[in-house]
Amino acid sequence: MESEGNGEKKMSSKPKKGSNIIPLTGAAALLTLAVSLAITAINNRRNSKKKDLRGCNFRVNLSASEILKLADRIIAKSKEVHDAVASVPLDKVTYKNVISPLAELEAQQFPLAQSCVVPKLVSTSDKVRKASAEAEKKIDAHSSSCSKREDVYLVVKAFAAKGEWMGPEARHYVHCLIRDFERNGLNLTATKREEVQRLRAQIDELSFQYVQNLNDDSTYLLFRENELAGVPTEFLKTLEEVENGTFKVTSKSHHVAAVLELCKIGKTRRLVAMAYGKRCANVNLSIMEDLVQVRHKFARLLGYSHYADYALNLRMAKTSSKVLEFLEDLSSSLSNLANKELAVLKELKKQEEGELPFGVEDLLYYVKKVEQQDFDVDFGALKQYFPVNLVLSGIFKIFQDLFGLRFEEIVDADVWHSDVQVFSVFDLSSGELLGYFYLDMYTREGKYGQTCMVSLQNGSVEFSGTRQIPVALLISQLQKDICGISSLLRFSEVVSLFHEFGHVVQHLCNRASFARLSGLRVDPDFVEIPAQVLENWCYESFSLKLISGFHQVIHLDKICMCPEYI
Ligand SMILES: *[C@@H]1O[C@H](CO)[C@@H](O)[C@H](O)[C@H]1NC(C)=O
Ligand SMILES: *[C@@H]1O[C@H](CO)[C@@H](O)[C@H](O)[C@H]1NC(C)=O
Ligand SMILES: *[C@@H]1O[C@H](CO)[C@@H](O)[C@H](O)[C@H]1NC(C)=O
Ligand SMILES: *[C@@H]1O[C@H](CO)[C@@H](O)[C@H](O)[C@H]1NC(C)=O
Ligand SMILES: CC(=O)N[C@H]1CO[C@H](CO)[C@@H](O)[C@@H]1O
Ligand SMILES: [Zn+2]
Repeated sequence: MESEGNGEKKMSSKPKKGSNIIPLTGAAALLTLAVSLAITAINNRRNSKKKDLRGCNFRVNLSASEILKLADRIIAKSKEVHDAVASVPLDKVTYKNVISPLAELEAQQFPLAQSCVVPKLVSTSDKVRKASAEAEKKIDAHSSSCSKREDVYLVVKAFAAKGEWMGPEARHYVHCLIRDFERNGLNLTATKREEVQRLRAQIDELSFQYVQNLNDDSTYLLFRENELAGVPTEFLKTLEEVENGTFKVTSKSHHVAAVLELCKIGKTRRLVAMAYGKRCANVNLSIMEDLVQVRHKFARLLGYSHYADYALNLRMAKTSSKVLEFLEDLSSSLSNLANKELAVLKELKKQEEGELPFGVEDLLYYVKKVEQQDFDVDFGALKQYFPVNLVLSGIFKIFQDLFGLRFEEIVDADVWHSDVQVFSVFDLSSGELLGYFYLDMYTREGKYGQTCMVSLQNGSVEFSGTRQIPVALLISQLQKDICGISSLLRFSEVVSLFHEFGHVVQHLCNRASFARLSGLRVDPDFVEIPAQVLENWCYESFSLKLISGFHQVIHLDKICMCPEYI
């Protein structure tokens, strides 16, 4: 996920269906593999003081009061620079007094802002997470007010009109500055502009409500054990048992996905699929209707024929007609294949459940069935081959080889939790330091619940030629090793890790000169492409060999398999 607009998350991850990890049980010990990561550790123990990372302006592990103070400083500095730019007389505008102060401000302030905002996702302290959320609100409100500054807009526009020579990258940057102001209505008359900003606020509020409703949804269904036949015992154990033998299935995606993929009872799947589809329908239907109306008005005011064209203007596709054309084309090319595959699923359902209509509740279940039958895959057994350490070292090896990089762990760097690791990334041939990445891999209380990549600092080049290097953070939700046993990953988790690592490398190898155009800040319909292309390595035998290996667990004196799920 990578969201546009102000005040939204600065991160990217692939939306995933159920990603529940069932912990290993029993005191077992790793028998076969003692895998060490294929990375060198620079052990600089002589200097016991934690050292700062050279060229990284992200500040680690700030306290609650430091976060709030820093947020105020960021805002004050930003005001100062915007005021200075706004005060340039329209006939005296140059690249140096208008564009580069704005570009450098963004580049320098981003890692500081992330120092305030990221603790909300990863801090172990409740107090710090609260301060971080408060700081984020303040900073977002400030950026939103900057994006409405007519004085700055006029100066930038005057600069663009002057036609001073610029390279293509700088020209694109100026174009983006102006475009973003104009998407806020700054080139409209005062009354229309106010209307645009009023509608924008309404859109934000409605969208927030909609998401909030979904997050707060605590509806559930109750099933007896026999009604849940097919789901693994381990999964059943994680469900709350309400009354004698009835289990709570909530509308959280990992519950829903497990039932839809594995439950043999068609009626149960149907109830769950229906309840999931109807989540919050009583409240969010009217929100949705309002939102459609308000967005339409908003887009019309800004000169677009509808909201889709407004949204697409930032994307590679550019217009809704192009999108429709693309979808039609896909549909006509794939229909035959889809019908053929659907017929197979329907036939399977007929064999298993008799003559019943094939519904939305059947898709995941029978797709999984086909995979297991046709390819003879036992997803439970597969998991034995993906101990997390081995997967990680394999991923490191593949990415280093593929992109000519060298990763080195920095063991004495400052971090926010002892599980967090930091790595330097070097260009293999020149030895140049390209950037850093942090890995915060294991799930823990209070930590953000998705797997994603977050930018902590973006690559950029200042007017003076000084280069700022990119810094990335990968957050994931793996189960920590238990009693020294490397935890095992489902194959889908392996792919997801590979995918996020693709984002990390895309961020780090970027050579853009503007923080705003760097890393993952590409057109939103392109942002997932590099990581998705890289995912394909997970299906090649040579790379599979690097990221896998049999993992055997011994429990007392008999070999036991770890609990399996999906
Ligand atoms: C305002 O900017 C938008 C987007 O760049 C453009 O389509 C529109 O024609 C402009 N309107 C005016 C009044 O200049
Ligand atoms: C609850 O379960 C116990 C043990 O399985 C059984 O003896 C009892 O009759 C059950 N009670 C109800 C109300 O189902
Ligand atoms: C983070 O800072 C707190 C104090 O604010 C300190 O107690 C904690 O040890 C620090 N954590 C790490 C991992 O350095
Ligand atoms: C830096 O990159 C991130 C992720 O690619 C992006 O969300 C953010 O807006 C960029 N920062 C600036 C200052 O543009
Ligand atoms: C998740 C979601 O969007 N839930 C529902 C909101 O309301 C509409 C209209 O009833 C449903 O179609 C959605 O599924
Ligand atoms: Zn992604």
